[in-house]
Amino acid sequence: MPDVFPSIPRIAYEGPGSDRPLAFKRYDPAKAVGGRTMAQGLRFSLAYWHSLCAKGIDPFGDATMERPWNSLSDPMEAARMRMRGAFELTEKLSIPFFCFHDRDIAPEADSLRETNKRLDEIVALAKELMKTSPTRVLWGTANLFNHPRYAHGAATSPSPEAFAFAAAQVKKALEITKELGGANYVFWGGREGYETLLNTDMKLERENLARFLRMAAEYADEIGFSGQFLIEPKPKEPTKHQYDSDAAACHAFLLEFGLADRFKLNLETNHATLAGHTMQHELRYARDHGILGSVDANQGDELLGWDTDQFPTNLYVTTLVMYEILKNGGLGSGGLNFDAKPRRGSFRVEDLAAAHIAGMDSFARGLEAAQKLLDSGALDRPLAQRYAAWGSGLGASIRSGKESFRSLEAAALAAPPARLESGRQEALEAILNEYL
Ligand code: XUL
Ligand code: CO
Repeated sequence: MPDVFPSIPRIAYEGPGSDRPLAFKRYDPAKAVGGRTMAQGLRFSLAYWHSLCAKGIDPFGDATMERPWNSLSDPMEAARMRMRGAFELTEKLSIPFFCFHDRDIAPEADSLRETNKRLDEIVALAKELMKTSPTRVLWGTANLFNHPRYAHGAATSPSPEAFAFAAAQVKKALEITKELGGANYVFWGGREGYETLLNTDMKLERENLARFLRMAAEYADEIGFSGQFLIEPKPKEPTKHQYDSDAAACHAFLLEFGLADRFKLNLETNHATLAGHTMQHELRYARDHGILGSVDANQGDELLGWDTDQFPTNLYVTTLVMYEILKNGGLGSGGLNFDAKPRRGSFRVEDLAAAHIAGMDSFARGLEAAQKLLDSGALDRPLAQRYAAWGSGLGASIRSGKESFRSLEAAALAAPPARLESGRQEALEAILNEYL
């Protein structure tokens, strides 16, 4: 069978000295870092929607992406070529996984029945390709935001029929994710939010979202899908406010509705930016609460303020992301999914490969730097020291619950507060820089 991407060679590791654009300079899948290979530690995934479906459209401009299926008029023929392309690209780039929405892999037809038949055909093709390919599915999901029926939301729509259609779609998406051996299943609530509270019953909408997620969990149990469920926070865009706005809001939602034991989070760097947080903040919150599941590894542009979904090249960020992930003991069944697309002007197929290489090399550097940082204890030591007073004396007594406002008043009267230590922020930032 002819290659879908003949201009992309198999990408080899050539080392930091290489100046060839289509080669890895830092990502060496077999290299050991902290007792794991880079491949094991990073678990990269291709995002089907960006890499195989994005056309380069923006609100002011038409499609720019030069893709081999552009000339095909039959959407199913294009879908088959894309799936072959997904396996080819992941293999050539040594990317072990891909992630997909149902509608990425097979276009919607006139009826749900026909749409599901199309999905079955493409899933069969993917299974066939898996027989000879190492590529696997990191996660599946359902697109509950593109179609006009979801204009007011899916699980949070005022229309029970829209809710039902979304349920049918997730039911099928769970079935095919299971069929393809997907390790996780993601819920990103793209339109599960509102434009104005003047027309929104927020209480009912949030309750319905919880009902929907509970039914999804029940159905997964019924069919024996044991992949990890993940919620992907994002504060806005396309809605003005999304209910899953950030890690803490998701956690509170899961606790409120008794879903916390079933879901973890899929955190995305650009979504953290939109929420007004650093990605480190989102990761730290999730890690502290045992709900760090997976990562959409991209970056935004702080001057633009919308979800630009760029390939991650900021080494400061990749280092801190990997530091939190290492501290978490890895991501378990999760991985680093490039929810990222080449810029509209990077329209050639070679740009698509170069973008993945840039992201993979940047994360390889992030992993190495983070492992060194961890091994050295350069950040751990000052952190432990800063809170050392909570390990003995008054601090330990407060933590153990022995103290009250009365006893603390007595303590305050008896002894003036100890002299505060410096927070040493600039010194710590300089230490971090030494590891980049
Ligand atoms: C949108 C986004 C989605 C999810 C999957 O901002 O990140 O592509 O990752 O639905
Ligand atoms: Co995402």
